[in-house]
Amino acid sequence: MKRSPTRRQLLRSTALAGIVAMAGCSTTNRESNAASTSTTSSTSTNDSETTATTTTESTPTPPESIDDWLANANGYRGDVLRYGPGSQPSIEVGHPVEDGLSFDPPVIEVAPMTNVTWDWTGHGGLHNIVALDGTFDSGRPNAQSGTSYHYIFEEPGTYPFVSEPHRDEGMRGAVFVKEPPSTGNQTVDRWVVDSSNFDGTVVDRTDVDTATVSVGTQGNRGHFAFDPPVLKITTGTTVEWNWTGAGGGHNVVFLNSDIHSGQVTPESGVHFRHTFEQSGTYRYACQPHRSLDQKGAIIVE
Ligand SMILES: [Cu+2]
Repeated sequence: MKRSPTRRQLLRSTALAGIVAMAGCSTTNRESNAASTSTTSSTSTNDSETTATTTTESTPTPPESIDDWLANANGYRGDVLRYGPGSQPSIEVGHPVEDGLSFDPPVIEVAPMTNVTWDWTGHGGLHNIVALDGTFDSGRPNAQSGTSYHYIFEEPGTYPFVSEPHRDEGMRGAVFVKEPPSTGNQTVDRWVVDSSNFDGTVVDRTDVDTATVSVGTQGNRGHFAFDPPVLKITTGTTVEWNWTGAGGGHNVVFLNSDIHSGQVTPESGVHFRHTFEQSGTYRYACQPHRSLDQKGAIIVE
C-alpha cells in the first residue's frame, strides 16, 4: 500500500511538467507575446500556469482538432489538394458555394518553401487572410477583386486561416506544409506527387503474372484516381486496368510511348491490358482527367 501514493505523486509531477512544457511551447510559437511573457514570468509552477492561460486568451487560438474545425469549412468535402515542390498554388478568396462563401480550394498541402497566393474574387464583400496562430495576416479586410496576398511557408506545420469578417460563417481554410510523399524514384515522384491518393507507397506485384489497377477510384476531388497509383512488376507481367464505372469516361494513355487504351469509356470492367517486356519506369494518365491529376506509374524491374 505504500507504493500507490508514490506512484500518484510521480504521475502528478509528470503532469505538472507537461503543463510547464506546454506553456513554453505556446510562448515560443507566438513571437510577439513570447517577448513580453518571458520577461514577466517567474520560476514557480503556479506562475507558469497563469502565464499559459493568459497567453492562450490573448492570441488567436489554433483549434484542438484541425479535422473538427475544418468540418465547418465552406466548400470542404475532405479533399486536400496537394501541390508538389516548385508549384505556385493560388487560393480564391470569396468563392460562392452552396453553404456560403469559401476559399477555393479550401485546404491544400504544399512542400516547405512554397509561395501560396490568395486572390480576391470580389464576391461577398470584405475579406482578409488571418492565420489562427498569427503566422500571417493580410491586414485590413478588402472587397476589391484583383487584391492578392501571398505568404512563403518555410516551416512544416498546419496553418488554419480565416477571413475575419466571415469567420463565424464558415469561411475557413488550411495549408498543410509537409515534405511531399516519395517513392525514392524521382521520375515517379514528380509525375504522381499531385495525385491525392499517392502516399509514397510502391505496391509490389513482382510475384504475380497479372496485376490489376483500378480506374476511377476515389481521389482528386472525385473518382479521378488510379489505384494503386504506383505499381512495381517484373518484365513479362501483364497489367490489366479495371474501370470502376465511377467518375465518368476514363482512358489510359502512356507518356512518351504508343501504349494506350484508345477509348474513353465510363463503363465498368477491364478495358485495357498490356504486357511489359522492357524494364523501366512508365508513366501514364487518364487523358480527360489529367489536369485533375489522375495519373499513375509502373516500375518494371
Ligand atoms: Cu479519368
